[in-house]
Amino acid sequence: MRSKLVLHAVDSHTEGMPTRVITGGIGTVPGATMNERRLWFREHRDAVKQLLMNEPRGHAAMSGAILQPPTRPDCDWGVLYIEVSGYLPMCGHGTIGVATVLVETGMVEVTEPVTTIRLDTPAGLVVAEVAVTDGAARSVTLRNVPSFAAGLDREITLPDGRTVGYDLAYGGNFYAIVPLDAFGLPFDRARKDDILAAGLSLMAAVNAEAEPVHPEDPSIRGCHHVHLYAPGTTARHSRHAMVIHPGWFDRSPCGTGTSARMAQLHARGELPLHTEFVNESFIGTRFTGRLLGTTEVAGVPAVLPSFTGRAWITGTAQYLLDPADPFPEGFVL
Ligand code: PYC
Repeated sequence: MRSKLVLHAVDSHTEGMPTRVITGGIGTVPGATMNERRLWFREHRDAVKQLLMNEPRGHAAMSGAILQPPTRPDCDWGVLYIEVSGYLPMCGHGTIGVATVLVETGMVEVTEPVTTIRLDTPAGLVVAEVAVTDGAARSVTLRNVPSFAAGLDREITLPDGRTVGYDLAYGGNFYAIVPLDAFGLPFDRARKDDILAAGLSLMAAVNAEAEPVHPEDPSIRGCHHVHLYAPGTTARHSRHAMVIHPGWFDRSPCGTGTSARMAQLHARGELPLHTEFVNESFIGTRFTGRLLGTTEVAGVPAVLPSFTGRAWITGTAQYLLDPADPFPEGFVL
């Protein structure tokens, strides 16, 4: 057995969505902040991300997180988010996976009934409160980064001539939020190809016409997620299909998407603070969210979202790269 690389991983899933947590083999990435590290890694070590996410070690909907020492003194761990499509500033399901792995592998000091872990992410501070019994992480509640509505009641015309109304909101990533009804589509996995095509066409149009940019950090930009909510959805219980660039669905209820959706509903006057909001994924799994307060991001009214979900460890692995492997960066079919 020969290898140019040995990457240590604890694999997990959060409400159905994988998080491959890289616990060793990368070293400390240069950068004064986690966002600088995200940009450095994207420029200099993208091959490692490709190898970990793409086939044959991953798949087209693979997602992961690289553990790092924190860049700020008030945090326990730093996290870089990786997935097939790139490097997210923040990932909710991934952070629930990270917190579960940190507790269940003993990489943080565990206290019962709640272990608090402060995480340094490219989008800012995220606090995880892990409910622990008998050493097991039962659920994780995240206090996410400030989230805000970036545009309500926008309209866009798609290449097929259809004009669609949508809202845009930020919850750690930017989300275009639109009812499935706008495309005349049912909330039915049998129609997943049509739902995916609808979401991708809206995403491309939004980025071409009105690419969103974070008001405090222009390196956080672009709409790579489209939240298509189901008929019958309310401001207390929402069901949705989350279309993600370049062409897959979130299997989890999407933590940053849940935060963006709560910010949008709050801006519309439909979701008060401290009110339970259940967000259901395309496969029927759930996060339960609530808004803890209000704030501002560069003068834009914002909310402080939290949400709760569960993750399970599925395996541990050392991923290798044989020097003779013809696919050192893997591939996506
Ligand atoms: O849970 O925030 C999330 C997420 C982003 C992309 C996939 N999941």
